[in-house]
Amino acid sequence: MTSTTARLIETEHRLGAHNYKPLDVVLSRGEGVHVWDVDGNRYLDCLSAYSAVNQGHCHPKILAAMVEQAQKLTLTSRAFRNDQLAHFYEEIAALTGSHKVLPMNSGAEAVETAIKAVRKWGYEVKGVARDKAEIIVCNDNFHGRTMGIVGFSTDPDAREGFGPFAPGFRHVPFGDIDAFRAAINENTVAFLIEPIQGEAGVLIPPAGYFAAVRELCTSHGITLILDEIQTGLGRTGRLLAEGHEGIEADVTLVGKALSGGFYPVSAVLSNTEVLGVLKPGQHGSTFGGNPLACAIARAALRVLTEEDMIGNSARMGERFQKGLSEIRSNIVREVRGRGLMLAVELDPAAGGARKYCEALKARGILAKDTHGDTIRIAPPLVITADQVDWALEQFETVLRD
Ligand code: IF1
Repeated sequence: MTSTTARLIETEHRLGAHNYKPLDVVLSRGEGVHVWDVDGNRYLDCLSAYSAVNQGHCHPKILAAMVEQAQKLTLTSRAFRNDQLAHFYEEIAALTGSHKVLPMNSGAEAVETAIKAVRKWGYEVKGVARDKAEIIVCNDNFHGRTMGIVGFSTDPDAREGFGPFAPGFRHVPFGDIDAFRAAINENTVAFLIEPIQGEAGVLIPPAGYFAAVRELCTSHGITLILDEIQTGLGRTGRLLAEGHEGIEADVTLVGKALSGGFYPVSAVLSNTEVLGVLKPGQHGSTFGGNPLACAIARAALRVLTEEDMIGNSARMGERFQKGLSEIRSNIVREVRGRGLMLAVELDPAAGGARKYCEALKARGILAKDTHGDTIRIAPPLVITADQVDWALEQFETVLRD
């Protein structure tokens, strides 16, 4: 470790809150699937900022759109209108088949917005008794870090010491359709769920689970909210992960790669009914729907589709997953994933995934462990076959017997 890296790390440690324990790599440049540290070492990014950089680092066309808009108009507040918002609405609604859009900034804000809207819908449209609305969520969920959201987290690290929490949430095991059916009552207004549980370790539900969920939500008048903030926008080899399940959500949440990593941009996408309950003065955000965010998001969506990043995600994901599954290793318990949302779960006896991430870093791969024994793998969707093959060689060396 050079003095530059050490000095920057020391300063971060001294002045920064310690709410993260990052790998000791100090990055200074990104391009496509690669990032470079301050000492000039190059790495293949296998995290993509938790799927916010699906389009690759510093995508030139998104950068150009950002610079062009930033030189004209960045923020007006929603007290006035701007010439980017309507185009953003049209383009994201056409791409996703949505009827109403509410733009926000962080993913958590989109989740909180959906919770507010669906509760109001429950009272005004479904007729649930005042303050009795219930939202069903899954054990091991991850939907963000705000108070409302950590209030229904089941992860002690995410919620210990932050109480008291808001009521109105009921928990069911992910993938258990009988438990979901049993949790429904006359106060149930929504089911909030990730199509694939990312932070929990890339957990994929049983075949047919979401088809059954869709049917129960429709028959009981329950809003199905799919949190596609991590799984969406090509990550799993489809535009939205719901495409693998052959269903459509009533409300879809997107964020992260909605800006290609250039800017916090998120959105609540819905049918007309749910977002239709929000009237002027009932919700808002200083930066939500600002012209710079809209111009960036429009370019991020455009390159995602024009450069066939979604198809590449499916093809390279299959190549990557096949290669990982073929590694002969006595510490690999399971390889999971869809498209380029992959995970390698290690046997606990291996001593935890973090040290393998450190070993991968030494071989030029940046990957992140989750829940102790799992290495998550999510490179930008622009990765090539040669880069996948090179990455597999490094994983093979680090994980083989
Ligand atoms: C961290 C992981 C964690 C998300 C889903 C909403 C949000 C996220 C499915 C909130 C954000 C980020 C947050 C970041 C690390 C990363 C993450 F799941 F991706 F791995 F934490 F669990 N829904 N996920 O994944 O979006 O408000 O962050 O824009 O908090 O450390 P946000």
